[in-house]
Amino acid sequence: GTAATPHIVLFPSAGMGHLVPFTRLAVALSAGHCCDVSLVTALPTVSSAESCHIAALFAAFPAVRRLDLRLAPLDASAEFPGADPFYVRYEALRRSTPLLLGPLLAGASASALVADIALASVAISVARELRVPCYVFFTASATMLSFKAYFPTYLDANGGAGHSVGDVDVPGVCRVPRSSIPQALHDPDDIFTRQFVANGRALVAADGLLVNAFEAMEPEAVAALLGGSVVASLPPVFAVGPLMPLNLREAAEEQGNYRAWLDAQPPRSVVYVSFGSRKALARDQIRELAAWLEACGHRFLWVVKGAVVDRDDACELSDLLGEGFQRRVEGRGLVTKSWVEQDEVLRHPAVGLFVSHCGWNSVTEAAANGVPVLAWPRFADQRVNARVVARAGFGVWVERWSWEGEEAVVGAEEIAEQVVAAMGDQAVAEKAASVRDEAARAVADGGTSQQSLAEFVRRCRG
Ligand code: BUP
Repeated sequence: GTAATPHIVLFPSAGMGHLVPFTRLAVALSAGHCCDVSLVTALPTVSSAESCHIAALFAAFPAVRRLDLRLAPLDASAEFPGADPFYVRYEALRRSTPLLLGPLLAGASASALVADIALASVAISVARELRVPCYVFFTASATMLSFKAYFPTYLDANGGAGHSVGDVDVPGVCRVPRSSIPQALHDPDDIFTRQFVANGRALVAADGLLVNAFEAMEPEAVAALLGGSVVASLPPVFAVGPLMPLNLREAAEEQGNYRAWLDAQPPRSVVYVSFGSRKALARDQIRELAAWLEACGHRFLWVVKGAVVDRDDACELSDLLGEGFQRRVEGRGLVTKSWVEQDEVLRHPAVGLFVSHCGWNSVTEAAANGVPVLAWPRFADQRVNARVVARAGFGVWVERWSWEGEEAVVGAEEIAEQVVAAMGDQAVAEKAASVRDEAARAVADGGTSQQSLAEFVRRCRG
């Protein structure tokens, strides 16, 4: 890279929830801010959704350079029995980084590295040895970033890593109640907890932090992060969200007919139901959702997942939903196991409500498109995100609804009741429209997020 045209190397971890915002950032920097951009792609990918997305990105944006990283598989079955395959991949990447990232960075003559939060602690030390500035991209909410930055301080003040975790008061931001803390963090030996704490401690050593957030949606968290009140000596924070979708139209041939179907539905009439790319609902919860959708009379588009990793998801829709479900709802509802272009769905005028697990990307997409959310968090940071949605006012969160590991199945009538209330809620609809306008202002020329990204690029020029 040169001073005029910095070369920024982006290093994502695994899973669509991380890859999608990284590719949006890549294009924003390359097409929007005239940087040279390389994207590290760790191969083989965990899911086929990631492979499709990567292929579509490089086909559509040839200016973004591709740096392949061949990973030896990590056999974690002994060390982390039953661990989530995406967390195992983070671990494999973390262990390979000291060996593989150095040569890659040196060969690319990088002006700056932007590493995924899951790789932060290891990437920062490699980059430091090479004297390449290292930024960390936090792909979740500003609220969660403040929690992550503060969590090590909390542990140190409360008996250390082995101690049980209670409510956590993040200074200047909010209290995260014990019940909203990612389940894994209650177990100090969990693979995710170890990574989470190591990365949280490392944040102060980064040259800066990027977060896919904007002030109007998370006023306290963004202000506290920018103002430096969460923890002492946090580096500069760049709130650059919501990053703009790319419309890659990946795997178009697999996508069935949902586009034409949506075009034929009346405005704001369709309930879009998706619990993200990371987990499958319990079978009996899927059945209860099916019972609701069959009885409710609403139009709906439902993305169903039957397994954690898409390549392993061999079961038929009829196994998951019961024989004849699709025939009985035909015309009124569409169910798919394939990837849909979610941002395009949310942008469609026929969509009136998003029943969502509140993965952060889903939340930002709902906000940017002004679609009200019925929040149904399942695991990880999703309860924290659901609170953001409820506080910002563009959705509702039924806090008593179960999350992963809890037995209780939410019944069809209860879902129906909440959906009817959410769809009829004028205040939520108005708030969704105003959050959409705030999001558009933030990323427009002269907006806060656009300026933050420009400031980040200025620093990369050195
Ligand atoms: Br499923 C699905 N189409 O069919 P989140 C997801 N997406 O475009 P997650 C599709 O994947 P983490 C589909 O729009 C979003 O950009 C969706 O990220 C897109 O949730 C992304 O919403 C999913 O953050 O990841 O997958 O649970 O746990 O990392 O947040």
